[in-house]
Amino acid sequence: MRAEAMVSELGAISAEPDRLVRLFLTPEHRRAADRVADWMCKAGLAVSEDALGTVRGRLEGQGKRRLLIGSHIDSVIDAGKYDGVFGVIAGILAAEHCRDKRLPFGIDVLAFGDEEGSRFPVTLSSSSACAGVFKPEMLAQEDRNGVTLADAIKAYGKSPADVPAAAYRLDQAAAYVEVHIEQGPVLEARNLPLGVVTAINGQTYLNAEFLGEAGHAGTVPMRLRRDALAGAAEAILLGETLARESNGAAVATVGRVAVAPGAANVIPGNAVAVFDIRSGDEPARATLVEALKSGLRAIAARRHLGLTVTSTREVATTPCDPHIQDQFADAIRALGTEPLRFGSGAGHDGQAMAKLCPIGMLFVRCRGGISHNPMEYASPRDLGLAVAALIGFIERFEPGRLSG
Ligand code: HGY
Ligand code: MN
Ligand code: MN
Repeated sequence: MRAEAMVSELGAISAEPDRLVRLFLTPEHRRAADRVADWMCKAGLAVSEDALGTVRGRLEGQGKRRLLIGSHIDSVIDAGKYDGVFGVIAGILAAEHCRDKRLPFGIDVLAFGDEEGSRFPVTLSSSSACAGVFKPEMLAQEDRNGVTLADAIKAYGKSPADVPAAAYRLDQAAAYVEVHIEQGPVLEARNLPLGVVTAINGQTYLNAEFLGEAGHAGTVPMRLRRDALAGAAEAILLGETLARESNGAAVATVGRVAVAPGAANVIPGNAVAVFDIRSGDEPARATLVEALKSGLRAIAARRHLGLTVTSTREVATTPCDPHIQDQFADAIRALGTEPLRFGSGAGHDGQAMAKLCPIGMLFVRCRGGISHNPMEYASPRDLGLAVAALIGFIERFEPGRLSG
């Protein structure tokens, strides 16, 4: 029940009164980070914070290697309250339970502030910094108000010059594990509370910008128009068709479109569609991306539109360490339930942390598979089982037997 109360407490920290919006390096991020730091302190963890605002709760063990347990406390727009947050809370509760066990390794609980990429075009920047793969050019990325990541870091009271110091040394990090709601329907369909993640699906983001000619909506004959939004609309349907035709191998979404000038009585001169393409099958994703790019060019040519296609994110399918999978499966079995193994369609901080050390993930059933939606829900019973499974994993964890 504690986990549910903690999830609800963070869920009330939002930039808006009527929906959950908690973006990276904002006052809401600060308030949530302070709450998490307080929980970590009360759990007996030594608390620190790095230059990208990641809150770290440290439990010392015997030996210098550390098990990293984390997730994120930023949100999408109009979010559910479990996504990310529960993984941090599970880590704190599990570390607190293991506080007096004198483990053969230390534990760091990590609360990342930028998994969703809801504020800046980049994503996974805070876990990338911990993994030592943060790219300095990320600092110049701007949010919708023209604020650069570098300026946002300074406004948050940190220094961009300190970002490299956030990186773990390779010999420090034994593994990274994350507990997360499934955000899909698989566990509920099988009536199972917990699952083991085999891999995190690969992801491509394409920005497709169509350049047409703005004009009077009432006077320009249809045959003379170069309507950028109509071209983007055709492109969005093409992406959907290509994904449907992949027979479940890939998914494609356009969740954001920018239109200019944006008046109802003006033919759009400019339209940008952001394509989110994912698959656990690398060749299938590459095939879809190429077919989409070719289709975009054909649409632009036929409609006499300019076209710029920019790939803003390319993340390969990230496997979870087989031994960590086995240890999570054993911990779940010990709770009397079957450990179903399957891939994650959603992205996670493990995609960045895998560049540092072996990773693993534990999924928790969520109602209707709904997520990125205020209707997101996981039962207190399933949350409790997930914390128990994480504790069971910690008790089984043997750093020396990992593939990394
Ligand atoms: O987009 C994702 O899969 C993650 O929720 N950021
Ligand atoms: Mn999410
Ligand atoms: Mn998440």
